[in-house]
Amino acid sequence: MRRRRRSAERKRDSAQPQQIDRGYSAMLDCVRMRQISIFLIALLCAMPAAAQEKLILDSDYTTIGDDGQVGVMAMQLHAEGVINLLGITVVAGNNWLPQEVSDALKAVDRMGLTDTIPVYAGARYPLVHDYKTMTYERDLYNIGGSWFRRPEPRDDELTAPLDGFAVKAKVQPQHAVNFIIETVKKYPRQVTLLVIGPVTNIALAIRMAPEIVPLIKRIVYMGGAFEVRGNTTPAAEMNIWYDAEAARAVFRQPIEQVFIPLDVTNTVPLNKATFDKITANKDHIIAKLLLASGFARALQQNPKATSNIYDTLALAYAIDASYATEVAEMWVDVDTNWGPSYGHTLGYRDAQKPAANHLQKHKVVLRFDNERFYKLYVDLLTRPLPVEVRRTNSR
Ligand SMILES: [Ca+2]
Repeated sequence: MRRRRRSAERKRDSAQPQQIDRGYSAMLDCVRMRQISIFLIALLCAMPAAAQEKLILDSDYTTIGDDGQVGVMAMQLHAEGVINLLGITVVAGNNWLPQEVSDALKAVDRMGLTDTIPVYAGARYPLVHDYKTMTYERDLYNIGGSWFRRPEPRDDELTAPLDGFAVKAKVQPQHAVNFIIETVKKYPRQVTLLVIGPVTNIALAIRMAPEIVPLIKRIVYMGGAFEVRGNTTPAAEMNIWYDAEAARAVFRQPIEQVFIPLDVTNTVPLNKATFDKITANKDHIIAKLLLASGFARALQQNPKATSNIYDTLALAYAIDASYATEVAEMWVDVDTNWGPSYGHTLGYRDAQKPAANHLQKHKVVLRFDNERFYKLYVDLLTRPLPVEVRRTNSR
């Protein structure tokens, strides 16, 4: 009995240091786990800020055309912390500049981001193309688009959207081109330029400050018609046709550039099913604006009608390149010879590359993940307004 008890005591005694070791090591494990957890949490908190895309939206702004829709979507993404929208720079294109600036100012007011998203007025006219030339082209070829439809009105002859002009937002005193130059220098190789209008502002920026060329992270455009017909002339897409010289000057720069041309936007139409989803909540101001649009009237006459939502694809690509399912690499140029092919985008595949290499190779998106894109599109256009800013964006 005594022997057994001693043996049991020995076992117990010999077990105690092991238990202490185990307890100590468990405690150490716990401390380590806690340290690792704190590190991981810190890392996770830091990651969205590091991955957050700094973006300037360069747009020929409209109330609720594709540019206006991009504005809504980009501001929602900013509020969510997915992107850091540094500013909206407006360029003439869809309309005369003062009207577009007025529409952009109203947009930031409507979104509840008056004090968060600055609006800058940019180029009032293209570099070379002008109203008289556009009118002449129309007479010669019965082609054209944008503001050539009517002569330039007085600056105070503006049209209000159905919810009225901006009350709080004011255009920034700095010119959009100077803002682009200053911002690219402030955040070298960090800023994506999302260019969804004519390329005039960007061309002026790199002409005024060529040192920004290597500092631009990348440019994502809605623009061009590479292997399909144009939408403004048989040869040209509107953004490029409007200011072909500006486009050529920028496309030839050694900057990472990605094109969302008509080749892909033609394959991602807005149809009635999707339109019904974005207008389902009749009290939502975006739905009200969309229901007052020309496309809503077209759908009433023909439920099979479709519309183009060109620029919205460029925003989707800018936040996640995997929305593109087919991308070609092309040496890109623009025809700037005045005539029926003015503004035609040329995309040379490797086998056709011109011998004199003054061009740059860029990405040209040809197909999209349509269903995934429509989900993003509907989600961002139907979120409540004014937006909730869920995280602070660093400036
Ligand atoms: Ca546009």
